[in-house]
Amino acid sequence: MLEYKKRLLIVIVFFLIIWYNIFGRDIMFIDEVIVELNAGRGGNGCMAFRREKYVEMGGPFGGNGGHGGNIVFEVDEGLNTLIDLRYKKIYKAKSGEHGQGKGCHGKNAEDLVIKVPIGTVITDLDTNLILGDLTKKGDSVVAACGGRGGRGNMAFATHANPAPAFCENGEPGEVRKVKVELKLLADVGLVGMPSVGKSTFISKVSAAKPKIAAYHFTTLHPNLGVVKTKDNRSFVVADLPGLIEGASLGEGLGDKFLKHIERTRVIAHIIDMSAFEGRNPIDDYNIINKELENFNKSIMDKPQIVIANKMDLPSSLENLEKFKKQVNCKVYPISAETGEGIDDVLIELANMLDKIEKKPLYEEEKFESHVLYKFKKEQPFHIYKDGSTYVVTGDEIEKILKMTWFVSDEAFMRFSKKLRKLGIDDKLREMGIQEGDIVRILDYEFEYKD
Ligand SMILES: Nc1nc2c(ncn2[C@@H]2O[C@H](COP(=O)(O)OP(=O)(O)OP(=O)(O)O)[C@@H](O)[C@H]2O)c(=O)[nH]1
Ligand SMILES: [Mg+2]
Repeated sequence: MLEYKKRLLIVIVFFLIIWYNIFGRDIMFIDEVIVELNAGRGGNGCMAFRREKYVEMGGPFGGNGGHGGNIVFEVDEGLNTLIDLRYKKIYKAKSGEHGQGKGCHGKNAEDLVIKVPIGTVITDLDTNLILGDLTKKGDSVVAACGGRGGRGNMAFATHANPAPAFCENGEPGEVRKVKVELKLLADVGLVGMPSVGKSTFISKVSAAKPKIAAYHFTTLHPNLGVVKTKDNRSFVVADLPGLIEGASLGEGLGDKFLKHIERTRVIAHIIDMSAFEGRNPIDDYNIINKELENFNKSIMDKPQIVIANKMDLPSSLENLEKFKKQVNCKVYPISAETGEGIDDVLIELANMLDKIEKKPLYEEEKFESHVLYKFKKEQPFHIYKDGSTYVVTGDEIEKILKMTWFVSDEAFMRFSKKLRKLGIDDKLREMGIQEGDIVRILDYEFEYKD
């Protein structure tokens, strides 16, 4: 009996694996996830004194804490979706080790590396600034920095204070909520209504083998194919799911895949010239262009090639003549089914690509490295009144508080000095604070003394 159940289980698992490989992968093309990053905290510094035989007044001997682990996004060429990030919403890097006596520094924590496919863009959701745009093999970006280790009392020794009896706690690691997006890196994006022959085209010109069928939305996620022209030039084509009227507002497969077009350098607009499904080719052409424009105006600045497909069908020739009269661009007639006219299209695409210089997708101002530092410095703290309590908030001051080792009076004095230096004292006085009033920073409450 047990044997029978075991066999049944094995058969079920076997079929599930086959099902996943045939259908599951198709459904699970993930190109956008939101994750929280908690970089590692720095290790605490150590407060210790040298106590050795024959060493008089050994002095401070507490080592520094180790650096907390960063969270790094790194390109893995073997990946083509963000599916691995789908089920884990919070990433935490390890903390640095604490410093120890005898001058031993704590070990730095290892970075937490998250592998992503080429074409991944990481954006901070608070500031809407880009942390990294990973476009080539070997690219990586530190998306959340680990905290630095707190200093041990050895590091604070000066001539004026040769035996400091305090140390520093480790700096908290950066915490961020980020959007991780995959924007395919193709040279040419195939766009058009459903069933116009986009997948048939890519299957003819490259080794890609997408599903082809006579019903709408056969393609559920983008497919990439590498094309080689007769004169040995090569480029990457993306077959995208079909678009319909209202796609930019979320109709059909909607705007979910339109973002992949933003990256492509040339747009190949495929039109079913046979009008077999009862639509007018010129309407198709206008609708798709309108949707592209509504999604992102700059898409229409990209060079576009118009491909009239299904020319092997009887009504196509007549429709093509009418169509050509209504548009003022060159139209390339082909049959993706028979292969007729395809070579000319590929040569034209390669020519167009040769003429366009490769530009980065985003302007430099959109990257965090350009603006964030300035932004932080402008507003180091904020004070408001909660009843009779003065509440001080701000990244800078909260970090200083977390790093203060309140066990020692010396450390407390150092903290007070920093409040003064940041201008918090002046601001509190300006707001009318009196001796004995309560000041709150995070969970800590202090009595104000002039
Ligand atoms: N006669 C003829 N049929 C074609 C041609 N190209 C594509 N087809 C047929 O049109 C149907 C749709 O083709 P697909 O390549 O799946 O179309 P698609 O644009 O990828 O469709 P979606 O993925 O649904 O957006 C299939 O039945 C193809 O065999 C062509 O040049 N001539
Ligand atoms: Mg398709």
